[in-house]
Amino acid sequence: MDRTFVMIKPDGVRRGLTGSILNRFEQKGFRLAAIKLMHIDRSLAERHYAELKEKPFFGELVDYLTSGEVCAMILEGEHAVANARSVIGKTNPVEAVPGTIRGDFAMDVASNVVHGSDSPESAEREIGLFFDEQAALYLFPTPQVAAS
Ligand code: RTP
Ligand code: MG
Repeated sequence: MDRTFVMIKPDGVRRGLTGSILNRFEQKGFRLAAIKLMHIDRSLAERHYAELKEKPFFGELVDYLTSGEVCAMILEGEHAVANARSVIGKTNPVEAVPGTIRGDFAMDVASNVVHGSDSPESAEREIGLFFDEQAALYLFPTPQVAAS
């Protein structure tokens, strides 16, 4: 089964949107495989967005991500990366259509409430960053249906 990494950013957690956002993914058909609330440090935020480090907004992005707790999760489902990106909507909430998370819950590109991996390779890299040696504590196995 495909999987992706999704993170509710600090403004999403602060505004009490965690349940509403998770609900969008569950309604879509994703299975929640792992979830944790955490406060990330600058080093983890910088590694997470390493490919953006030359961008003029990088410092602000790291300030924002470390400004409060985030909710990190692993979601499983068919075409997990692409389906999660479509539930999330365009990067800039001004362009994100209503019905997407950013279209419904965000106003500004600098605080767009949720992150989703952009490729299966990024998903595995990000899952490795956020769910490290303690992953077993957070990863819930798919329930096995007993044979009748
Ligand atoms: P994310 O990684 O957070 O899911 O967002 P994304 O793939 O849609 O967009 P990406 O290019 O990876 O950018 C990461 C985050 O950087 C902030 N950003 N600010 N000021 C700007 O022009 C600008 N452009 C991007 C956004 O918060 C974006 O989510
Ligand atoms: Mg991205």
